[in-house]
Amino acid sequence: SLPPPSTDMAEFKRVLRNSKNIIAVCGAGLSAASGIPTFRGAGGMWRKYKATKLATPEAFHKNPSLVWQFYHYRREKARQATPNEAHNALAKFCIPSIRSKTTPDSTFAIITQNVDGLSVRAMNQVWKEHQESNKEADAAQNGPLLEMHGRLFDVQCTSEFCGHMEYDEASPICPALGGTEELFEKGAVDAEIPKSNLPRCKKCNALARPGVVWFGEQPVGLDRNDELVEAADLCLVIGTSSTVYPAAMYAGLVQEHGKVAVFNLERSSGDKYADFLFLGPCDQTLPEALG
Ligand code: BJW
Ligand code: ZN
Repeated sequence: SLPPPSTDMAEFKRVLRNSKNIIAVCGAGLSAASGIPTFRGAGGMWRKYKATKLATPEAFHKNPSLVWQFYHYRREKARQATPNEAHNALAKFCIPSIRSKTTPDSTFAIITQNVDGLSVRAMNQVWKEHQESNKEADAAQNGPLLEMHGRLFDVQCTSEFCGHMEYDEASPICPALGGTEELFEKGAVDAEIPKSNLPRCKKCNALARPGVVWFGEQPVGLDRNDELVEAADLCLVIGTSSTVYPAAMYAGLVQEHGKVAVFNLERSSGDKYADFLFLGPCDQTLPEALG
C-alpha cells in the first residue's frame, strides 16, 4: 500500500508549480460553505431521505410528485446560495493569466458532480471582474468546467420521441410546487401533486423531469473526462466522499501516472490514492493551496 499522505503545503505548491495538466474532481463539500446540504456524512440529506426513493429513474416513475418536490427544494436552496471562497479560488485558477503565477505552463479543468450551478456563477463573476472574455465559462461542457451529474435548472422532457431540454430558473418551476419546499424540509411530506400539474415539456407537453443524472444513468461528458484523466499529472479531489462512480475512480487513475491531493473536512475513501491530504473546510484550504 501507499505511504501515508503528506500534509506539507509547501511541498504541494512545488508539485503544483511543476504540473502540466491539472484537474479538479469536486463534490458536495465544495458547496457546503454556501449552505447547500451534502448527501452523506454529518447533516447529509441521505440521512434524512432515502436516495433510492429520490434519485433514481424508478423513484421518478413511481412518484414524480415527491421527486419533483425534492428537486424544487434543492432549486430553491441553490437559488438562495452564493459561491464561496473555494468556488472562487477554482474559478480564478481557470484564468490562464492568474494560474500562470502559481503554475507557469499548465492546463486546468474542473469536473464537478454538483448540480447547483455555483461553479458556473463563480466563473462568470470572476471572468467579469478580470475583464477577460467569459466565453470559456459560457462554453459549459466544452470549457474548463464540466458538470457531470447535470444541472438542477435544466428541465428535460421524458418522452423518448422528444427529449427536449431547457434551462429554466423559474421559481417555483410550476405553481403546484410553490411552497412545498417547506413541507419537504420538515420531513418529506408528500404533496401528491397530479402529473398534469407537474412541470411539462414546453415543446410536446409530456411530463418533464429534472435534468440531473440519477443512479444507473449515464453521466455527462464521460469521454471528455476520460481524456482529462488520462492526460492529468495532478488531480485535486475536493469535497467528495468518493463513493459514487465513475467520479470516485478518477483519482486512482491519475495516481497511476501523477499526483493526487485530497481536500476534505474529514477522512474519505479518496484518501487511499492521496499523495497529499488537506483536512479542513475547503473554502479555507483551497484558496491557500491555489493562491
Ligand atoms: C467537505 C466540507 C467542506 C463537507 N470542505 N469537504 C461499482 C462500480 C462502478 C459503478 C457502480 C458500482 N456500483 C454501482 C455503480 C453505479 C453507481 C454508483 O456509483 N453507485 C455507488 C453508490 C456505488 N453510479 C451510477 O449509477 C452513475 N452512473 C454510471 O455509472 O453510469 C454508467 C453508464 C455508462 C454508460 C451508459 C449508461 C450508464 C451515476 C451516478 C449519479 C449520482 N447521482 C447523484 C444525484 C445527482 C442529482 C442530485 O444532485 O440530486 O449525484 S447521487 C449524489 O452522490 C449526487 C452527487 O453528485 C454524488 C456524489 O456525492 P458527493 O458529491 O461525493 O457528496 P457526499 O455528500 O457523498 O460527500 C460530501 C463530502 O464533502 C464528504 O466527504 C464530506 O466530508 C465533505 N465535506 N463539508 C470540504 N466544508
Ligand atoms: Zn417533449
